[in-house]
Amino acid sequence: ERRPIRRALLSVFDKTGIVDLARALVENGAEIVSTGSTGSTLREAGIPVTDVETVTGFPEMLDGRVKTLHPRIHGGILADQRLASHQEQLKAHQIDPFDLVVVNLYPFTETVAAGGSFDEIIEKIDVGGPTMVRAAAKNFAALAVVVDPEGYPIAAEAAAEGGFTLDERQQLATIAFTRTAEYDDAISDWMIEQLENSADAEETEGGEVEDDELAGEAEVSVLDLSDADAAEIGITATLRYGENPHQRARLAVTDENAPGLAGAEQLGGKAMSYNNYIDADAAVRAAHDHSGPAVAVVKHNNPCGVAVAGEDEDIALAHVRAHGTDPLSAYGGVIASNRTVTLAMAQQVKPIFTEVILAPEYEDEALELLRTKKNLRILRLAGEYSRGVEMREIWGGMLLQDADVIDAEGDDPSQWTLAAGEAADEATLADLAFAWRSIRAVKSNAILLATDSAAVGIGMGQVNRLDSCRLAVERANTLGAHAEGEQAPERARGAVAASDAFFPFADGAQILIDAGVRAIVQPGGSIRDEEVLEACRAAGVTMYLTGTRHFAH
Ligand code: 93A
Repeated sequence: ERRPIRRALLSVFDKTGIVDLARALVENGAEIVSTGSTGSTLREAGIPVTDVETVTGFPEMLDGRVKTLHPRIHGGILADQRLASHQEQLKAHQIDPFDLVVVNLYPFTETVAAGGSFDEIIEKIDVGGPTMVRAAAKNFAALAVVVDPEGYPIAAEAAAEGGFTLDERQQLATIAFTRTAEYDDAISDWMIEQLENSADAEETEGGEVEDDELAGEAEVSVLDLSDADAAEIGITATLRYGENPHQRARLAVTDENAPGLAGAEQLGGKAMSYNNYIDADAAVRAAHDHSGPAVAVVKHNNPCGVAVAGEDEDIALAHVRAHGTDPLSAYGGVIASNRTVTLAMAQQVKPIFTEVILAPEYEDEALELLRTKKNLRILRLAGEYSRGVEMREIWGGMLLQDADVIDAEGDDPSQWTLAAGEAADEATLADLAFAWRSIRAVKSNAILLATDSAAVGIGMGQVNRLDSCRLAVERANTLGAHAEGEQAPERARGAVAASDAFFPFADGAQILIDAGVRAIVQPGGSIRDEEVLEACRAAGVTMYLTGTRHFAH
């Protein structure tokens, strides 16, 4: 399955190692096609080269902006050589296929870092290079692509061994797409910065504002302060933007002695965004409501997964089960662990697209592995978890309240009232306790189904409890499949349920009962409690009342 390298396209900005590679290719019978200065470098070293210009019949144009962007080049890269029709078309247009593409791109980031002028930086946006790299990577079935001098010795070796295997070509293609993605990411970051800078410049240029115009301005917000003035009132960061790109946003640390999430140390990844902080806060709270090794996965300020492992078990077990609550929603989520992240957990997290991971500590190898995910924000949280007064703005004012905590009398299962069905056995009671501790982090109306200290279905944020019950059951019964085509297990059957507030009618509880839930915990206190309890008794379902409510709006 090796594909011999008969024709190679070499176009590199960084010429390091290119001569040795070209020599090895030629010695093993390959023809080399090269762009301008790559070609000169090789020719000077006595290596025979065909110029791209000879292949395309066009000179390099527009100061090098158009060199390789030509069907004679791209036809030779993109042809699927397994297809007779592609072969025929190549023949008809006298295009020879390539077996290897070696490209390294214009040094865009390096030019930005070196303080290049605007025009210099624009010129260093490589267009033809990434085009060849992406084309070759797409067509890994037919050819290999190398984007880094570090890969040259391997390519030289492959040439001697009769070419790359399909597996190797696929791996090289993966590396190539990562490279072009990072390259474009850097360009987009820089472009955004340019826009922001020019907006700032316009503001300062606008300069003279009439006094009465100023007087008409309703208020000056903390978002208007200069960075230096803002720093004096504890603002530690100007965030890229708020909940949406048109909203300005900043971060303030309110207690330097207990830095919490706001002052957490970041060990990897891009800067935290406003929404990252919101979700991270919810995830940390959800994980810290449990005393055992717990992992919570949060999306849009709601847990879509939570699980607790045994005290002697690896935190990886809690993670795999929290992910399993709702693997669909966990995509792009925020993961919080209340224990040190182990290598085993890091290995599980690695393939999952994740925005942020938070933990009190990371094993060295776990951190090393997580850091290979360039976009994953990795935060270390120091100190005891604690929350003080919560503030929320309303029109013309502010609401303040004690933060909800999970150590009220009704949060202790020994204080619960058995109101329907038989007393739960130890395992069921443990699951009910888990569900109850987990429900608090879920936005109201909240219903959470759990089995073996892992959530299996969560209904959240609905404007009536009935819908939350339906949602929890539906998620439990449709989302558990791990492989495509696999039948989702009926996870509601035999699970326990928690409700953050009382059932106003029996209908919601009935949905849970009909789905096979065997025990329910809820605060109680509805004028129709008796109807709810009656529905449980009729079905032989256990119901405990806590007397404590955990709304979260
Ligand atoms: O200006 S480009 O975007 N237009 C092109 O058609 C093109 N083809 C290759 N840049 C292009 N390249 C880049 O030129 C390659 O990515 C490589 O970095 C460089 C190699 O040119 P030379 O061999 O002349 O140094």
